[in-house]
Parts: sequence; structure tokens; C-alpha cells
Amino acid sequence: MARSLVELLTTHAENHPDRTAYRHLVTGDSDGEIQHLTYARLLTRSRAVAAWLQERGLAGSRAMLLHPPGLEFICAYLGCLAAGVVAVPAVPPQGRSQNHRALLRTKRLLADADAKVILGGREVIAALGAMADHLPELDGVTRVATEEIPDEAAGAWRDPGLAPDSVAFLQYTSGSTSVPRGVMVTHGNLLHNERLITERMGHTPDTIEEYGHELFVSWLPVYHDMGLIGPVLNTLYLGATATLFSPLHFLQRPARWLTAVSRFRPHSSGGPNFAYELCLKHATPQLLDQLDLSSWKVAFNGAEPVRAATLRRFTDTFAEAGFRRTAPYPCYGLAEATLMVTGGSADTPPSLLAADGDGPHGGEADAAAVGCGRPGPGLTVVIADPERQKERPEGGVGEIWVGGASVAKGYWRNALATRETFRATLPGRTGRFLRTGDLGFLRDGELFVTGRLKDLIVIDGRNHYPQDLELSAELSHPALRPGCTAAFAVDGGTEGEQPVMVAELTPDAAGETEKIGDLIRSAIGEAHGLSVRAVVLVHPGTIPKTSSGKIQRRATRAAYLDGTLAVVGGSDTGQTGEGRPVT
Ligand code: 1ZZ
Repeated sequence: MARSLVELLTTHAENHPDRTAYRHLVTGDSDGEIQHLTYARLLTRSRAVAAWLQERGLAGSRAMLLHPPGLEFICAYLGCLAAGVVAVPAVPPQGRSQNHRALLRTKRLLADADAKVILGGREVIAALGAMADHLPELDGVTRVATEEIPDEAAGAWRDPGLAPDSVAFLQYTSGSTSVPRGVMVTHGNLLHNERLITERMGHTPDTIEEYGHELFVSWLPVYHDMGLIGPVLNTLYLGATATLFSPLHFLQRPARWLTAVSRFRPHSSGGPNFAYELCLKHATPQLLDQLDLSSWKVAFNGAEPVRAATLRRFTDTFAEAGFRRTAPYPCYGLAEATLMVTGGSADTPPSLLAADGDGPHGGEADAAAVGCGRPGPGLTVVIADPERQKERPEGGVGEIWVGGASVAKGYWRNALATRETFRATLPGRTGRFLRTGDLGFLRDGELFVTGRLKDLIVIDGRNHYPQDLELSAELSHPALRPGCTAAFAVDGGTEGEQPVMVAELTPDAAGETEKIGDLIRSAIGEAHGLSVRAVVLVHPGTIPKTSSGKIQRRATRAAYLDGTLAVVGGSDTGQTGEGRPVT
């Protein structure tokens, strides 16, 4: 049995060198320019990158990857793995408005990962070169555009002798600039999770053959676990073919996703719930007429709460284009467990459970809880009472804990956070558990995710750390008290979660509340790309804190929803009664 994805790549390149591993839709359009990467090319390119790293004595160190969406990223990522270098995928700084934020994040990650080399696309490497004088963080960090490493370098590659326990890459939990946490994913974790995805999604050898190896179509970002471990690496694991395009091209025209599925006829494709909503917004009779979605067997939906209403509307709308009733595939996972924890079945429709526990009926079906499937082989999911570290009985809501071979090794250079998150124990159970910080319950072995214990805010499938939003808000005006802002999300129905900012003002700022509210709104818009549902300005000392001075976001949220916050000013765009106007 293969001990790493690197070994598997070698086997595939020997067995079917000319098969396309990945195609990249350069413009996002299925009838536009398409780049192809065969298994043989992928092996050569990844070995060239690997040998280049090995020659510079970088084995064992970290390499940051800053590539735009495309095939070069995959060659570089596998090049790191083949060199025994720990890959650190990151979002490349691009686009003017994003530059400042992206650069700040790049600098923080570079320092936290202690990366010795940056591999990137030509443009990113050139841009970093131009800024190098002002970026002391780049001192001593080698930079290279991977396109420029010649094929001939591949000959010098040496097998690094990868062990299942060695770290393959660091998955930085997306978005956090203030508290970067790199999840250490080992080669063993990767193989285990790929086996699990394969089993849960029904990617059997017969199915892959039947589909002519067309396994995935994906626009998901590859620096995020769902895009990377999912479509990109599951394709590699199975020696199949995936069609990829940029998330920006999807966001510009969501119909491109459906058109690509229709054209390339993959078995599996998916994204967060918001992506299905976006498609619904753009579904026109002309589009429906052109589509044939009948190949699509697994339409996976995860990374944020899965909504029964979205599944129903999507299935009803696209049935006309051949979309199967059994295709919606809710699933749950997180970077700390490599990727997938639970998933449905490829051949059955999702389970819906009405609030009274009797299954959905009539018009209430849209409000039903959606089952996220069962744990894959080799994983155990238990529901724990987080206060008492005890297992909850079947059906009881508690924190989702996960044990098994997909659970990552810990957080990079953060022993405290590793102990708190990865080393939980339960009476009567052997082994250590990962505390996910998510809430849910089990029913007949199926997981239902009901909420979140941790403060993470998930909007349009992107994770935002409240600390980051709070810092951006506080910096927008001097009258905002440092460390006295709370960011949290409220439920906006099919709009998904929406952020609310509560901020304490110094007493002398009372006359300026409207201006300050607007500044916070635009700071969050510019720095995080989020549209704030409500800004609530309050007197000093209003925001509840722990005895050690930590912001109590959940308590602040509860007070906001109850209407018990003493408000000085602000603005509210909430359309429902939930966030009442505050000015
Ligand atoms: P991340 C081809 N969350 O988002 C294979 N699922 O990781 C695809 N909340 O660490 C397989 N309901 O960034 C897909 N169903 O965030 C595998 O996101 C399953 O709060 C999807 O702690 C994996 C998504 C990976 C991902 C993790 C956090 C979780 C949770 C939230 C994920 C969710 C969900 C509600 C779900």
C-alpha cells in the first residue's frame, strides 16, 4: 500500500502517463481556453520543484505557496511534498483593494510558519521583489516563480523517505490574521482522509471507469481544505481527472459552475450552501434549457450550515435540467480533521428532521434540520458535554468530538492550543479526541450540526475570526475603545449568517455616532469584504467580559438579540424583526 500521495502520483504516472489529471478553465468558461496537465507532466513538474528545493537544503523546512488559481499551484504543492518540505498554501496578494490585507496576512503567516522559501506565480514573485526593500520579513527568504524551474531539474530528485507521521503541510485556518493557527496535516492524515472521502462519496473503481475518469468539477479555492483535500487531492488519490476554475470566475458568473458540470459530466462537485443559493439567483429559463446535470451524483454541501430550503429549491429548480433528487450531499468537516468527518450516501436523498423530531411535514420542511451523514471508516464522532467532559446520550445536543486517523497532529508551534483542542479524553472511550467547537447531535448514527460553541463567523463559506473584524473596527476611529468591540453573527435565513458589530465609545464621541457607524461599516467592507448587518455603539463597560478581561461574544450576542443592550447609536440593515433599528 502507498505510504504517501507522492508514491501514488508515481504509480499513476507509470500506469497512465497521458491521462489528464487536471484541466484548468483559464477564463472560467467551458468553451474558452483550457490548460491540461497529464499525470506524466505532473510527475515531472513536481519532481523539478522538489529537486530545486532539495538542492537548496530546504528539506524539513516550510515553503509558502502563493499562486493564483491554476495548475502551477498543484505542481508546487506536490513538489514540496515530494521534497519533504512542509507546504504552506496561502492566498496570493492580488487586486488593489485586497493588497493591504493580503500583505498583512502573508507577513503574519510567513513569520508564524517560519518559512524559508516562497514559491509563487511569476507576477506575485515579481511584486514581492519590488516591495522587498520595505518588507524586512522577506530578508533571508528565498523566492522563486515555479514556472521558471526547468524540467531538467527533475532528474536530481531524491526520494525523501516520507513517513506516515511526517507533516505534509500546514493548513492555516482561513482568514485569521490576528491569531494564525497552522494545522499540521501528516501524510498519514491525508491518505486516511482520502480513503474516507472515496468511501463516503462512492468513488469506486467501477464508478470512476463508468464516468470515464471524470471525477470532479471544482471552483473551490485550493488554499482552503475543502478545495484542496477534496477535488484536487481526491482526484490524485484515485488517478482520475478534475476540471478546475477560479473561485472569482464562479462568483462573477455562478452559471459557469453548472455549465462546466453539464459539459464535463463529473460524478462529484460541490461547495458551501451559499454557492447553491447563488446559482438559484441566476437560474433563468435559457440557462435551464442549455444544461444537462444528469451526471452529477454527489452535490456536496458543507463548510457552513446546510439549509433544507436551499436543498429543496435547488432540487426543484434544476430537476428540469436532469439534476437528481438523490444528489444533494450534506457533509461536515474541518481542517483539524484534515477535511471530511461525516457525509451522506451517494444514492439517497438527505435526511431532514423537523423540530419535533418526527421528520419533516408540509410547509415546515424548509425549517428542518439537515443530516450531515455518518462518520467515514476509521473515525469516531461523539457528542460531549463540554463543561463536564462527559458523553451525551443519543439525541442530546453537545459539542462534536472526533477521534481517529484523520485527526491532525496539532497546531504548529502552539502547544497550548494543541492541548486544548486535540487532546481531549472521555471516560469509557480510548484515545484522544479533537474538540471541534461545533454543536450537534447524533440520531441513528447520523450527525446533525446545530450551531457553534466557538466564536468563528462563517459567511459565504469563508471563515472569519471575530478578533480580526474587531481590530479592523477599532482602528477605524480613535473614539472606539481598544479591546472593547464584539463581533458575532446572526442568522439571516436563506441569506446565511450576517455579521453584527457592537463597539464601546469613549464618552466624548457621542455627537459623532453616525459617522463612526459608517466608518466601521466601510472598514469591515474593505478589509474583510463583508457587509455588516448592524453596527451597535454602546457606552463604556456595556460589553460583557470575563474576569480575565476577555470579550464575551456569546453573551453580547444574546443581549443584542434580546434587545437589552443600552444603545448609544449605530445603524442596522436587518430586514427582519431580529435586529431592530438602533438609531
Ligand atoms: P474549515 C470532495 N462547518 O470548512 C470532498 N461543515 O473546514 C468534499 N457548519 O476548517 C468533502 N454545517 O475551514 C467536504 N455541514 O471550517 C467535506 O466550518 C465536508 O464550524 C465539508 O468547524 C468540510 C468543510 C471544511 C471546512 C470548519 C468549520 C467547522 C464548522 C463549519 C463545516 C459544516 C459547518 C455547519 C456543516
